[in-house]
Amino acid sequence: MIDTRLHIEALPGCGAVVRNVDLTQTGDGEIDQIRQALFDHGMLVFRGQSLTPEQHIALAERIAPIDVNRFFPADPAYPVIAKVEKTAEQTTNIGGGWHTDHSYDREPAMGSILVARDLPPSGGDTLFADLYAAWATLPDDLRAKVRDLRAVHASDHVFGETGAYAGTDRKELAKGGVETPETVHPVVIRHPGSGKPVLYVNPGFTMRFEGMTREESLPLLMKLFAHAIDQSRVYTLRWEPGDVAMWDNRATWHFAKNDYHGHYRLMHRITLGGCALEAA
Ligand SMILES: O=C(O)CCC(=O)C(=O)O
Ligand SMILES: [Fe+2]
Repeated sequence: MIDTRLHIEALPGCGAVVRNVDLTQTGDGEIDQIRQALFDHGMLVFRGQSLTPEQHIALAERIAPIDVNRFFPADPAYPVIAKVEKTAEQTTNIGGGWHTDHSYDREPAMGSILVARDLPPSGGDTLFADLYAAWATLPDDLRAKVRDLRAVHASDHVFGETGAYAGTDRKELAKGGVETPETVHPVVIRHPGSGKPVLYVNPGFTMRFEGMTREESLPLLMKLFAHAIDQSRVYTLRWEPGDVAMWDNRATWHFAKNDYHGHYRLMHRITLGGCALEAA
């Protein structure tokens, strides 16, 4: 296989589109370029790839070891593939709020690879926010306040027996008995792949700053969250059949829009394993 230079073009707000690559025919040099581009840009879109589930798994394994999500239903035929699905009858979607995957884990997932399987006629976009840029543009007074803090992340309020999904028509996502202790990460991490500082708190799973109550933490957290979703640092991915998106959970947030009620949507997700995170 001949390794070619990938054509990588930054997208407005967040991420990059990668052209000149067939994800089923990549040499090791191309995989290395993809991994580096993922670390640098936070999110990569590959249009029109039409990967089979086997090819999706093979690609993921070459980028990083797979980390199976413990809350989402797996595809029965492919236990490492999570089904991110919403039927025409359901009203609640998966990932319908700003978050980054697995920040509640001690070694948070490095990233995810999402493949569009069945799309609604319109809507169902995914938004991505650039958290490198959020940190780089944060006003000095806010930077000084949060630079040395650590934050507590949790999942029970989302996936627990009495969590957010439990009160919806997606009760199957509320997992009683799954052990989910709280986890602490620095608020500003040094990205393990790029070395750049990143703001590492998110609305979905960050509960409070270490040593502070939630009530004490919320005013400052809300300021950080509002800054991070400024439109200038957000890209809206409009999916087309065959598309593949890969994102870095340490460098981005994402938000799955829930604007296609009455239609079916199915995405296949493979989660990539990560590592413990250190302060910048
Ligand atoms: O369905 C989507 O576009 C993304 C859902 C999500 O949050 C995820 O797969 O992690
Ligand atoms: Fe997600």
